Amino acid sequence: MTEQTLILVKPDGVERGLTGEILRRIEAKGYRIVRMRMLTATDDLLARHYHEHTEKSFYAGMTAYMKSGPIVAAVIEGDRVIEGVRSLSGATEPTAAAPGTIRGDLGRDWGDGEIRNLIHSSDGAESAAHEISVWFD
Ligand code: FUP
Repeated sequence: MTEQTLILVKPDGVERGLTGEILRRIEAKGYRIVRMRMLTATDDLLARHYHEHTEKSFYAGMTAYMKSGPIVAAVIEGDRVIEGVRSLSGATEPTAAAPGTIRGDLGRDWGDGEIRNLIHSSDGAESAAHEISVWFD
């Protein structure tokens, strides 16, 4: 079932020079990058992207991090790619994420309580369609 998912290389990934490594892992798995852009996130884009989280206690800190530098947004295509890129990404908290995953291999805690986990990837078909429209329309 060919489908599309949305990824964001977050500001820590771009800042640390890991954009290529993150995209390399996705391409090496066999998925294709079909659209890509670099930009700095705005409050409006983040509110639409993270609409499920706007009322959460971590929202202000998380969005400050997401606006702290440029990000790379990309649409990735492949069979069962939504599930596949989630698997490549790993668990939300990089310290706990399994080795072998992007977050597990490349991420860690930085002592300030803020989760900097390098990559966002859509968690389902509905969110993928919504998130692609946020970053690419
Ligand atoms: P994930 O699906 O793994 O990207 O994680 P979520 O959608 O649950 O959360 C989105 C982002 O919110 C995470 F990448 C990091 C941030 N977050 C926090 O900062 N604190 C939390 O307790 C949960 C999430």
